[in-house]
Amino acid sequence: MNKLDISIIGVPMDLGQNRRGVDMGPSAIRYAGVVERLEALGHTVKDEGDIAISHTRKEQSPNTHLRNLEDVMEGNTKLANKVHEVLLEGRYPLVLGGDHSIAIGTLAGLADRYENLGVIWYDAHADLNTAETSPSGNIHGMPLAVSIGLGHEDLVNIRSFAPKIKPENVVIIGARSVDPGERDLIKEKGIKVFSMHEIDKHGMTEVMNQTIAYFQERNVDGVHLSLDLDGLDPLYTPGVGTPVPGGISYRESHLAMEMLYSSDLITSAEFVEVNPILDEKNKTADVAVGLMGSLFGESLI
Ligand code: EXY
Ligand code: MN
Ligand code: MN
Ligand code: MN
Repeated sequence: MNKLDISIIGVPMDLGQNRRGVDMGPSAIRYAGVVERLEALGHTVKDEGDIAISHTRKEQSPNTHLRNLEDVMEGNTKLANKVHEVLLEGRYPLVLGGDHSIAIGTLAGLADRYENLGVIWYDAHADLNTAETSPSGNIHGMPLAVSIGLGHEDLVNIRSFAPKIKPENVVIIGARSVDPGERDLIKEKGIKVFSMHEIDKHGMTEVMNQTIAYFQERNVDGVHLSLDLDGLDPLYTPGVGTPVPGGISYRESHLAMEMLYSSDLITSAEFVEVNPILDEKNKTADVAVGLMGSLFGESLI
């Protein structure tokens, strides 16, 4: 990988779910030393600051089962425009959340630059709910559905086109909490999933080799990594709003990032769901920055 011009974009969004504190994720990740870590690898890093996000909770939006729809839509529209601008400058977007609803904006900003974008969804969840299937009404459980064109039209049509990505270009890694409607969608759309079962059975090396080969076969023109810190086991990343036991280990996650670095496939990334209020001494933000180190070229020797 060449040395990159990385733009860090903070998104202090907490309206896609119910727990307070995830809006402080970008600060916690900066405090854990993200800029210094990436600069030490020889990359040039520009911190673009934070996207302005509303902090007014409206709960259920009128006539929908979606919480804070208008503000989530507005924040994601700003994020999409920023990601688009960063790409026009030839820079590499590294987005820091915030809850996972921000992937709606990140992917909207990437989608008119990449016609055949691949997406890795590293997560305990599939994030494939719609208003009809969601058990919670929380938009952070919906961004992947929205990005393949399913969901509320205001979210689906950010930047005035849809869908943003093809379901057959998505690989989910680490899934272990999937709702019935999401299962149906995975089957119907042919979305590739490496659940914890596959990781346990075949090992992370095989899962990543297959993921990399899958994108190469599909001739993608870029691959976005959307990494939800709850993909890891809560032993390693306790500071998340929706922890699910039985997750990916710390070393497996570093191995995955190192293999992605060697593959030279990843063209943008986001790290989401870091909630410092739920964390233990900024452990989760520290793990996030460590994983970024591996993704951007750190090696052990
Ligand atoms: N599937 C559940 C829901 O839709 O409410 C939980 C979603 C959690 C989403 C997290 C962050 O990845
Ligand atoms: Mn807030
Ligand atoms: Mn998620
Ligand atoms: Mn998750």
